Amino acid sequence: MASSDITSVRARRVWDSRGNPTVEVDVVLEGGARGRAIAPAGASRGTREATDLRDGGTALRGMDVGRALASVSDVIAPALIGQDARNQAEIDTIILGLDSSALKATLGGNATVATSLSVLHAAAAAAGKPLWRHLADQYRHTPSIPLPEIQIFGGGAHAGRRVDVQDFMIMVPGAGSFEEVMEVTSEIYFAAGAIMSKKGRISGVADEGGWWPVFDSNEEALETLVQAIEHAGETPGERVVISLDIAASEFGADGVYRLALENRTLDSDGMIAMLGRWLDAYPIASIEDPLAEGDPTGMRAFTREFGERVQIIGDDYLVTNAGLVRDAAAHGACNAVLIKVNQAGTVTESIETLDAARKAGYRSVVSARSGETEDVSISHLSVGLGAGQLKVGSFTRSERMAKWNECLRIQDELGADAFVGGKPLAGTWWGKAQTGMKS
Ligand code: 2PG
Ligand code: MG
Repeated sequence: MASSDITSVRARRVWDSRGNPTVEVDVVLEGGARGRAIAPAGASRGTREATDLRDGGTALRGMDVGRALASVSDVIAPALIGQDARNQAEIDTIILGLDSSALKATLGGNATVATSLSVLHAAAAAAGKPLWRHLADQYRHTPSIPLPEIQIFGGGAHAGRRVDVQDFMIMVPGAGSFEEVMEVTSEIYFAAGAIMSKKGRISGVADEGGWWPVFDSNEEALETLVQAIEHAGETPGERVVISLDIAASEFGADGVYRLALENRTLDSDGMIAMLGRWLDAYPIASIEDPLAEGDPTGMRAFTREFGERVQIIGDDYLVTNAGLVRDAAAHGACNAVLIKVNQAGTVTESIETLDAARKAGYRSVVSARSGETEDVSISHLSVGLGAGQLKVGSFTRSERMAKWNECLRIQDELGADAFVGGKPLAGTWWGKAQTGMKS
């Protein structure tokens, strides 16, 4: 037996940031190296992503993961014992071969993702390398410190649908280092909180740590975000730009979009026109799921009209699926993809999606889920695979901060030059947020 052969795969139930059960998997190798990973969980989920297998019933609100734990111990573990952990692609092929359903409904994507990531961690440990370096070496990428997208206000499914748009975020591409991004974000986050509390319009923090706001319209949130950026001493559209996750699949279906907060309904063209007005009025550099996952005509039309001046990310629309990225590229929908390992269900499929994105000329944003834990794998994935961007949620709550903090540690090793921001704004996609605005 080789020292990197798998000798044990064990699953246990742990708890996520929403207090829901989730799956943790420990992998041990012959030479003693260990890996551990925990499955995250989404609230606004694409219909084509890997199944999050739950027990149902009444106990723990139907959220227990007994069946997913059994998938690991009874089905996946016996098939992986004796396999070489260094062969991630082979390991993931074995896992895929154990589930003939379309969306990993039999084993559960939560079981497969925790196992797949845990094997990856064990292989890195066996190689004596931090995960980010192992990934960079294994997949031949130049490691880089990503540009973060950080949430200031939460909405949609993460804040009781108090506001229709799900994530109001900032990016600080003008910063010279990851630390600088953290500092600027801290100032803006608390400036936003102060503005909201002065108006008596705050009711805590949302699922990802952003302020849970009370707004009368979606645009009021944008106005307030601009004010917060200004109160923090920044000029919106210079060092700091805005990023939105519309998460339109949550309120749009069959070509009808229901903006509950504003009590109105728009068709696909109406959505495109409204978002276009926002792009003209605010320094928005990136927009995710602007149209619903079932509205490819709308997504293509939106990309045709605005794809030159703004990053258009497919999340529910592309569900970390290489085939869907290729199809979107062939039809001119989106120009960037969100990479969520648990949407795909294995490490290898996520990396294939990233590769498909690169080939298509799409940008990639590695992303957390709204239900997270202390697991910091995604910080390493974003660095080691040179993805360029990282979306983790907001600037409070340790399941979020752990991931930002891990990037700071990695930057200590890699050096500040590895940070992808800090470039002049003009001529970059984020610089277009400024030039695209009408004065
Ligand atoms: C998203 C994510 C993270 P969820 O839509 O991008 O913000 O949310 O994990 O609920 O799908
Ligand atoms: Mg999203």
